[in-house]
Amino acid sequence: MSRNAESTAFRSALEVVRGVEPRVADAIAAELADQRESLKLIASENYASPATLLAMGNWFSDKYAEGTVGRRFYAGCQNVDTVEALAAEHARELFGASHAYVQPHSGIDANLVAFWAILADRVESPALRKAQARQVNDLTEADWFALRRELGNQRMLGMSLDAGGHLTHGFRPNISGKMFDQRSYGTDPATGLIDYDRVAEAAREFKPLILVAGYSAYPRKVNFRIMREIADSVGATFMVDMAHFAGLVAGKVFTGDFDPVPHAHIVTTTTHKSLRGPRGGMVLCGPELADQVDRGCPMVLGGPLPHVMAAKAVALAEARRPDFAGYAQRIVDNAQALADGLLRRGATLVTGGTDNHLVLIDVSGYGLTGRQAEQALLDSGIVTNRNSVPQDPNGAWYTSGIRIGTPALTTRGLGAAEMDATAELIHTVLSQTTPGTGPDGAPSKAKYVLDPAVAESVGKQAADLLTPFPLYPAVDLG
Ligand code: DSN
Repeated sequence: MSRNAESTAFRSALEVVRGVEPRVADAIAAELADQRESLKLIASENYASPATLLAMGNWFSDKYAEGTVGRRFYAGCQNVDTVEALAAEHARELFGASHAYVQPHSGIDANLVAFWAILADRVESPALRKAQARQVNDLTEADWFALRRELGNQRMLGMSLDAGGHLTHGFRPNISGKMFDQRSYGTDPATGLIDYDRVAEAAREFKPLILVAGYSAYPRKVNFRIMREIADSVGATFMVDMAHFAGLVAGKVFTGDFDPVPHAHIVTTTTHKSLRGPRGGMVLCGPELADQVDRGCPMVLGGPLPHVMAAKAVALAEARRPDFAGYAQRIVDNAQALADGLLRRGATLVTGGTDNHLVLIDVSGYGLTGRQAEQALLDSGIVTNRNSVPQDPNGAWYTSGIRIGTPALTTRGLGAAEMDATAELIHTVLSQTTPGTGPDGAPSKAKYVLDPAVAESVGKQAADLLTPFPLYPAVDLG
């Protein structure tokens, strides 16, 4: 697409929206302005291409398409079939998977589809088999009761939230922690790393139906070959949630033991993080689970979003281009440069560094909670998110960590020199912020004190850092 065409497309779209509800048009324009001006270090965010964004704003949004390609519950899905099949084909080719299901609306939805597929495939329940065979009218109330009891007593072993796992990997407050009898594995308190012997021990003791690997705040690679061996040793289904690092798998930075696709029975992901696509989810699996996965909608999900599947097809086509590998490698190089810059300035990092796209700063070293640090950084034009650290004394709300990631800034074109400058800005803010007190004078986990002049100066430097790397340079909204 020519630069002129991009600008015209976005301007025209806004003009049309403005004609109906100008406040929405203004908010859309303001969002672009804000994103252009802020140093975005949220590890799970990125900037999708104009082609990906534009593929979402169209008539596909109007179409219901429950079912799968060629087997729909609604008529007139021939064009939806085209984009869904294209997205699935690109996903299979990109990741070397035999089956791809591209309907999930998010990573959590993808995980729920995977859980359901595994339960439906693995749980030995005569009542479930009848239900699967569409003999639901033959089931008695006692059968239904037995079915619910059998499904509800299954076991999942996943990484704990404070060690970097995701909410859906069995965190008690999440539905996954309630629908499964769950246990979690953590990390070695001394190194912050996964201790595979401990995972194997936990699996031997607990005998889970599902072993989950993957993370949203673990700054290291995971050896999926070893995890599969552990799953096999106890007859568990091995599921990997690669939402955070799918771009690094697609870009062949994570290969061999670190590529989950050849090792896992089922892999879930989002499409909008390091993979740089539209917001959404996806499931990859082998032929054994494919039929169950394809029942995701309407079994688990509401109607698919054909406009987002169209955008997934575009983004996955982009990720298959040779230059995506360079992008993926630069994400990791930048994360390592950022980690090195922070370490040199005295920051404490969980695991002492990174070999993926994210860095987890333990801000207790600066005398702050994650919440205080997050807000002080935001005041200074640096967008991050607070996150638990292993064995976090401040819990999941206040936390003791700040998670930072490089996919978005790498998309803008920033490199090692800018990462070092970013480390300096982060260190300046954190070392000049002090904890505040509540109304009663007691120490507060939320309030903080930061000289506004420091915040302003850092904000200006952050903006200067971004100036040579304009976001969506071809888009001029006038
Ligand atoms: N919200 C995502 C993240 O930030 O990691 C995971 O669901």
